[in-house]
Amino acid sequence: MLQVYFKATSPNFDQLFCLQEKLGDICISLRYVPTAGKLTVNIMEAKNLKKMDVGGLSDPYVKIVLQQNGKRIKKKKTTVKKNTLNPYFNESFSFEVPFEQIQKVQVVITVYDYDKLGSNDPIGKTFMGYGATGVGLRHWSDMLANPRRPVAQWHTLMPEEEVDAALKAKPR
Ligand SMILES: [Ca+2]
Repeated sequence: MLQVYFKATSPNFDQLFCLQEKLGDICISLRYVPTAGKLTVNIMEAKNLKKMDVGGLSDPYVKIVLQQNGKRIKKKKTTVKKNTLNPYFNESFSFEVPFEQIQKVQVVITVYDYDKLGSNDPIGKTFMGYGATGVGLRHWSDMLANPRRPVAQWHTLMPEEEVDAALKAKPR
């Protein structure tokens, strides 16, 4: 009843609805070896992804961007998993990040729906590292506190615009 009331009266209804929309969750493992300056990101699996295709499910793949000061340093991609909302990837990607840089970088994860025709649509996004809050901050801290050990964590996907805004915001 409350939502009906909102819909009828509030111009912000679309925004409210958007914030509540479930995009899915992704399980990521992070491992950092300080002596080697090696960061390994394992995209393990995702669940309850949003259905993007009319007459189908979604064809998810994951893009991993390592960035610093808003600049992309490296970009990697998983394979595409066809017609599923609960893809299993278990794909590992390594990045060279010297110890002096590890506190300054961000790992930005975007899940896309692959489409044979037209552009691939982002399903949702999340990031870890510099300027992150909540789970993104905690996961990064856990990784740094456990050098050489992989630390796995589930992340809730957020709308792309929201994550982009958080990436641009100046950290405290
Ligand atoms: Ca698709």
